Order: sequence, then structure tokens, then C-alpha cells
Amino acid sequence: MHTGTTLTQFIIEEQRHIAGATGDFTALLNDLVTAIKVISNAVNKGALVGTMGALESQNVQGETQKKLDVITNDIMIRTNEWAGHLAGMASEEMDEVYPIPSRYPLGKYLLVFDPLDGSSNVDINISVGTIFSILRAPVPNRAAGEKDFLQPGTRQVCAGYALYGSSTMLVLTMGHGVNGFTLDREVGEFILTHRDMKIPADTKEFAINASNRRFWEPPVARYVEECLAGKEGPRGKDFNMRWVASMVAEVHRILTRGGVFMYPRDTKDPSKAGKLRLLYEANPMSMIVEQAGGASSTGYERILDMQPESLHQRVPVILGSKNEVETVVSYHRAEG
Ligand code: AHM
Ligand code: MG
Repeated sequence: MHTGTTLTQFIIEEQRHIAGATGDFTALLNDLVTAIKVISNAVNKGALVGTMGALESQNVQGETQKKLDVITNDIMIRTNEWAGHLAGMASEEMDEVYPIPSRYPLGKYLLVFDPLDGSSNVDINISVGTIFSILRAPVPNRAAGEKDFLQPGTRQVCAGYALYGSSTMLVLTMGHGVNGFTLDREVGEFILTHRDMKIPADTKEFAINASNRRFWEPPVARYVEECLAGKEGPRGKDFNMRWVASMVAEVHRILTRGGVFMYPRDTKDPSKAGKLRLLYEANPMSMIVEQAGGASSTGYERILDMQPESLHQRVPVILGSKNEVETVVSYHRAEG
């Protein structure tokens, strides 16, 4: 029986096209994939292994940590720190850059991740995910500090997410399109199932947390109002709405059938530019969406062009089907 193209085979074949590739990147991705399989297993076991529920602790953003936030962060660190490919790691769950312990060699890449995005969904058995971004260390083989991580999203070497849904999937871009792999649990391998994923340019589906409506800025309020007006309104078509509160599930739906996702800037807490974080949520998702033919913006600028100012910086996010994102951006321009 033929299993199809495994993720390992896919990555090695991709690397063959890159002159001077040493295999370091392939090895790094292999470790990352191991971490994702272990996390998938932990998420899937659920209440059987006592990992549900919250801890007393809060993360750097003042959010209550779930047990699985901490467990999955640990899995990412332990699986990726030892092999000598990284000069440092940063995560949603850690205040500071994680230095590679001195007993291990340093490498030329930086790994940034959200180990369990959408973790408020864990206790209710709804899809969650891991989001990651790989950058080049400005100085290879030297311990990286915060500044080294503050690179615009256009400099990402690789971005991806794992979705722990009804099946576990890994969706990946290395800057030449987007490919999706499904975990065959019995075989223990990710198999290429979604080659060259593309987001349709038009859509009739939008996603936003409408409980924040009274805090929205006028361009977003106008856009949503016009969608809700349906056939009789200025858009001349009926729209559908979804909100999973799990960005990975949301982006995966958009990659599969189109749509627009918004976590815009609002007036709820003026000290926060948005809810989602630039380095390990907005940037990797924006690279994936653009590589699949979609668009991603804050409403005012392309997310991937932003110069990050700090590790946990927040940013407004509007991403998905190209024509729809452009409509929202044009409403921001009109207001501005
Ligand atoms: P998290 O990293 O703490 O899980 O927060 C990010 C998540 C996203 O996955 C999701 O789009 C958003 O938060 C949902 O927010 P809200 O609960 O405000 O709807
Ligand atoms: Mg998150």
C-alpha cells in the first residue's frame, strides 16, 4: 500500500531546489513536527490525562493560563532546543526570549510560536492549534536577544500552523505556496492531502466577534453593516457569519472555502492596538494567507511590512479573500 507523500519527503524534495541548503532547516522542521505530534496527542487525550482546566498563573499578557498552555509550551521547547539549529525561541507563553541552554549548540534560525492558540476552547472540545514562524538569526550561532526577533513578516523563512480538529492537520509555507498535510495517526506521519491551497478572491462569509460591536471603528462597523444588509443592501448579496474564537480554525476555513476574518482595532482598551500578537499570530498567518492568494492588513497597512517594536506587540488583523479584504481596507482609507 502506498501512503502518499509524507511531510519529510516533501520538505527534503523542496530543499533540493535550494542551492547551498545544508539540511539544517529540514532537521529543524522535523523536530517541530515531532512537537506537533506530541501536542496533538496531549490535546486529543483530553480529560483522560488530567490536562484540562486553568492554572493559577497568568502569562505576560495577563491572561489566565490553561494547563495545556504550559504543557504545550514545554513540549515545543524540549523538542526544539537540543539539536543545534536555533539561536533562540520566543513564545506567547514566555515573557522573555528563551535562550538555548549552554549544553546545546547554537544554530542559525529563530523559532517563534503560540503553542496552543484558542486555548479557551480546550475545555469545550473545540478546535485549537499551534502557530509558528521561522526567521533567520541576524548573527548565526550567537545567542539571540529580543531585538533579533523584531523582523518584519516579509523576512519569515517558513510559517505554519497545526490544527487539532476532527483530524490533525499541518499547513505550511516556505514562500512557494501553501500545502496541507493530514496526520495519519496509525502510521504516525503527516501525509500531503491539500496541495497548493488557494483562497478564492471573493466570498460571502465573514468572521468577527460581534460582542465587541459597540467598540468598533467606523470602517469595520460600516463593512459589517453592509454584509448584514444582504441582498437588499449595497453589497447585493447575502452573507454568512462564523466565529469559532480559534484563529487557526478560522484561517483554515478561509483557506478551504474563502472568507474574511477580522480582529480589528477597537476602543475597548485604548492601550491595546488589537487582540492578536504580531510575531507569532498575525505574521505567520499573514504569510500563509498571502501565499494562498489572499490578503492581510491592519486596515491601514500590510501586516507583513510592519516593523515589530516588541516581542508581544498586538496588531489589528483583517485577512482572507483578497477582494473582500481590499473592500475593508478601502473603507479605512475613506475614513482616514
Ligand atoms: P489566545 O492566544 O489567548 O488563545 O487568543 C487568541 C484567540 C484567537 O485564536 C481567536 O481568534 C481570538 O483569541 C478570540 O478572541 P475572543 O475570545 O475575544 O473572541
Ligand atoms: Mg494565541
